[in-house]
Amino acid sequence: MEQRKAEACTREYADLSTRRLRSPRASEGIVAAHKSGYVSVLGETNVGKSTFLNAVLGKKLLISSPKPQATRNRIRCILTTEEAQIVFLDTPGLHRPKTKLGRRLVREAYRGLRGIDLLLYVVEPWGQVRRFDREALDRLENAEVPIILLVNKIDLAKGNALEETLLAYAATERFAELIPISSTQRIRLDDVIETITKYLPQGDPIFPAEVMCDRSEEFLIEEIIREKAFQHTFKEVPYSVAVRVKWLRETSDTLFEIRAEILVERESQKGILVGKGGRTVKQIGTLARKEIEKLLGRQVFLDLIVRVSPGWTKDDRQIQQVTEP
Ligand SMILES: Nc1nc2c(ncn2[C@@H]2O[C@H](COP(=O)(O)OP(=O)(O)OP(=O)(O)O)[C@@H](O)[C@H]2O)c(=O)[nH]1
Ligand SMILES: [Mg+2]
Repeated sequence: MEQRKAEACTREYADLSTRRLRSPRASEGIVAAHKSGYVSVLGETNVGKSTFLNAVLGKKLLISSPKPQATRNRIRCILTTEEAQIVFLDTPGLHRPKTKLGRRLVREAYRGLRGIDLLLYVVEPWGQVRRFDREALDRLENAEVPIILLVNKIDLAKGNALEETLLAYAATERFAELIPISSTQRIRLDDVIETITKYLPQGDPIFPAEVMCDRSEEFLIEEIIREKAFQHTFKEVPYSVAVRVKWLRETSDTLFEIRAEILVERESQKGILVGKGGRTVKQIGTLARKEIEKLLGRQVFLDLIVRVSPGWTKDDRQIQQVTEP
């Protein structure tokens, strides 16, 4: 029912959304040799950037969450099709930072604009260009690459909100293309890939075709555990969590043993994460283990310990350790 509604609204606005505001670098019309390039995904926190990337990659590599500020690192994920190799860069969500960690995340996001060929700016169908996005777009004034607007979550759009959103963004004349999508309902994702391909420069693949992410298995495992801890805690606690894999051992052809540490800032937070009789950490461990098993294609023995690292979100050196590759 929801999906049908969303498909209907996509069709209804298809003409408007494919309106072409030409960019000087648009390479439409060039008959394809192979293409490749770097594409950053930027937008306010929680608009669905990581969910969009997981959907187009067809594999859940990136953490996503109903709570804001899920992504903490710039992460490259690679999609190789017959026509092109697209090196996507997921970035931490833009927001008005209140903490040292938050300021770092926003800086990291804008650093993701260096050396790219194309920018995807993601919003939701809010029916207008909100002040927050206007300010972000002002910061992108000097971007020398085409910007494509993705209006995500169209499955949630009410009334004329999507149409109004598209009209308001088209009026800014900042976008080479505007595409309404739903990442969770997989609506018009192929269209996005086709459009990106059109704008990419000709070039050989940058990574071997089988590479999907530039991060280590350890990093992806840490992110899976952090996602589960993020989902199972509330208020300030999810934002005080960091995860470290201490070691990862291939015990046999079928089994990996992993020991990881969940860091929090205070003893009280440790109590919350451990839970009554260890219930919470056990639940986090079970959910994380299942997902790590999918990632590694092996059985996993996961040993999780919770440790207090006092005030790590206020310490530059420790923040750097969790946000730098
Ligand atoms: N209904 C609906 N929900 C979506 C869609 N795309 C993403 N979401 C949800 O939106 C929430 C945020 O998604 P994320 O992918 O974590 O958002 P993000 O932009 O990466 O967030 P940050 O990393 O904090 O910047 C999650 O609960 C997703 O399930 C969509 O197309 N429709
Ligand atoms: Mg994200």
